[in-house]
Amino acid sequence: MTDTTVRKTILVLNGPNLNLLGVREPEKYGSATLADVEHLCEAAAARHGLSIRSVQSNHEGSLVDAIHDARQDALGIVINAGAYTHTSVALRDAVAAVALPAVEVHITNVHQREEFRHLSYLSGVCEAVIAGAGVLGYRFAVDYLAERDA
Ligand code: CA2
Repeated sequence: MTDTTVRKTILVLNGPNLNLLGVREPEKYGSATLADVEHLCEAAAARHGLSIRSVQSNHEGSLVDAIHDARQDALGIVINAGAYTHTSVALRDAVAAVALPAVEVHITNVHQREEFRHLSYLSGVCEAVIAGAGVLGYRFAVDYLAERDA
């Protein structure tokens, strides 16, 4: 893809344990499944004439690979890195390296939770951070990436 080609894909990246959304701990993370989140993002992207590529992995290196792959065709990244948010310099470096606009999403308000969740290695390399809006946060993130250049 050349620099002048219009990019029409948003990478929606979900980290460890988010495959369990809607299946375990609904009182904390809600009843929507990961498939529901993907559909919600697809619908939001479609309203802007865009598509999404959805990747979930429990493995840090696979998440780094998906971020690198986004360089090929994505206009931006929506990332809920799960617990890696609070530990991973590798994910931070990957987001910084690809130089695509990224939005960090958390389903819960991490600032109302344990102290160790207050630190994010990603916030400093993301354009926007959305926390505590439940799975709606993913939709807000897709809308932001679609409209930021408008
Ligand atoms: O609030 C968020 O979206 C989090 O990124 C979720 C992570 C947590 O480590 C972050 O501090 C905040 C945990 C994801 C685990 O997802 C599950 C979903 C359903 C059942 C069990 C875990």
